[in-house]
Amino acid sequence: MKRFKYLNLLLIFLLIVSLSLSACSKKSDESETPAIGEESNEIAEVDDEEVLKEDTSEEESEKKDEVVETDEEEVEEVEEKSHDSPTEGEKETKKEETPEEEPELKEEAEIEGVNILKIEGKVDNPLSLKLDDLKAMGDLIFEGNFYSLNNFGTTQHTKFKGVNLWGLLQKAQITSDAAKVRIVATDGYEMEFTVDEVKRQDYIDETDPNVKLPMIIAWEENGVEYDSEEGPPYKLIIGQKEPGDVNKPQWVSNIDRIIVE
Ligand SMILES: Nc1nc2c(c(=O)[nH]1)N[C@H]1C(S)=C(S)[C@@H](COP(=O)(O)O)O[C@H]1N2
Ligand SMILES: [Mo]
Repeated sequence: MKRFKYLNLLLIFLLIVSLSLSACSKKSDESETPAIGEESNEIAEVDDEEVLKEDTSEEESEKKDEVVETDEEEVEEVEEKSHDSPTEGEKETKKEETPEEEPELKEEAEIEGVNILKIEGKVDNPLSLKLDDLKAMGDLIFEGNFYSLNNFGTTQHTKFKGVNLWGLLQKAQITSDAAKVRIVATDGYEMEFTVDEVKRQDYIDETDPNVKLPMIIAWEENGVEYDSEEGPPYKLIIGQKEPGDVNKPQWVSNIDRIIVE
């Protein structure tokens, strides 16, 4: 009987142990499911770390490029090349960087390009001029106070500094059969003048009979230069042909090219 008792107790004990064990294993099953999530977090963290490592190593190599290449254009070339052929390890980090870096490079390239004033068409000496080239045209530089009238009747006096447009076209060796001059802006706005209109050096200010003005390409307005980052810093300014002439809409901001036809 005693043995039976012990056996029963043993059986009960074993039952309790096995029950509590199975309960435990169920719990650990449940807790394993989120563990998979944790594991994937770990993978993601590892990836981030790798990305960071690659980023810093890339920054370092870019810094090196900057140190070695003092010429900005050459630095850009090196950077572009590294974009064209990313190594296998770089490919994933590139995806993240692309939207941030590439537009920046593009903008820089565009700003470099648009700030060149082109003079083309019926000219024997087509010109591509930077702002500094215009500023160096000592004898063609003109500063004056221009009166403006716009379509709503608003009037104003504005000081401009720039180069004489007719002088500029002579530098470009405008041909003898040229008849028209188109001033074209980067936003598509354009004005067309006859060669005779561009030749005139006696545009008026209806409020001041002493004033005689040429057509000019200005880079400075009321003592302030145009911001080169907001477009080509060249603006066509013309006075009035006669009293009442609505001249302000004829002004062309952000000139891209001058086409002689
Ligand atoms: N590139 C460009 N130039 C432009 C225009 C334009 O839309 N684009 N508007 C014209 C008009 S309608 C006017 S009244 C004058 C305004 O000159 P402001 O910019 O000096 O005020 O710019 C002229 N030049
Ligand atoms: Mo206007």
